[in-house]
Amino acid sequence: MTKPSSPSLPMEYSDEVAAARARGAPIVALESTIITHGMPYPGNLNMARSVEAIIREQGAVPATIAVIHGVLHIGLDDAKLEALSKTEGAMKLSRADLAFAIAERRTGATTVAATMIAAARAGISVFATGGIGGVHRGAEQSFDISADLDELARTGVIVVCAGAKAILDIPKTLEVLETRGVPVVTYDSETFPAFWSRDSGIKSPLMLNSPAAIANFQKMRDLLGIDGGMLVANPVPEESEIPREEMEIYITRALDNAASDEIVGKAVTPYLLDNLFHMTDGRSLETNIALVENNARLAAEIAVALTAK
Ligand code: PSU
Ligand code: MN
Repeated sequence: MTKPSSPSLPMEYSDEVAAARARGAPIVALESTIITHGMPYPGNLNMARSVEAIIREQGAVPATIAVIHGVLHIGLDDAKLEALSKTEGAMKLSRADLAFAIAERRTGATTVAATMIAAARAGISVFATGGIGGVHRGAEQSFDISADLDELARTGVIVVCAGAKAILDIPKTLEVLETRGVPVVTYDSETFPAFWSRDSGIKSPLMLNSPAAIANFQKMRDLLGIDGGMLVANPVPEESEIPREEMEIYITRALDNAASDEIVGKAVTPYLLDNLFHMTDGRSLETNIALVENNARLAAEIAVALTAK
């Protein structure tokens, strides 16, 4: 009797990423939920392209991660990036359902958690995004805490973000990260950033002000055998920020709308983002693009510093 052959993981590298792996070049992973669920077309495609270009300018290679018809892609060529940016109804994949989408040959975008899993599997140690998921306001009632936080605790990837959106409960998000032993390092700022705004008003646990220092910190964690990820929080450039007090007004309104529309689970974050986009006449999107670009630049610099001897 022949044994059934065991399946292998359907995983595909873009040509550019495969070449970078072969020569040991620095690679920066990018998530795709921000493309399918975080921004409308065509802003999402422009953002995805410019972020990739910025990473290349810094001497690293971008690897946008997504599941397309059941294949886990590490790096998307421009045609695939464009197709994904126009895809309606893509799944939003986290740790719970990344393998489901592959097994069922579905198309889905990866959240921070799923992108970390895929990046680690591909040997990529730095990842740039906009904002991470966290503890939602009212989590004491809803129990809504993003799987991104658990993933940061267990998977060894450096995640560069612009802090957490004030749609979340930022103090509780930082408490969970501390409990789970995730280092939170703010780049060149004393306070933890709040996505559209440079300052959440909350003091940052750790601060470093160069990519080399961040790379060196990670090397010491490795030498100590400390696994799990690191969160690097990079404030949005001053010229692109929206003041905290102004955003707070929109956020309160968006949260009220979510409650009256009875939005729950995975739909919460995309619903709030879409609400804010309309309330700010697209200004929130411009800020969002500027901060992702800023994070891509820093992530590439960290990836380069990590490969330096
Ligand atoms: N926060 C943002 N923009 C985003 C997301 C979060 O400011 O696009 C996306 C990311 O992909 C993140 C996910 O991993 O939402 C978190 O979703 P949830 O809160 O359902 O875990
Ligand atoms: Mn959630």
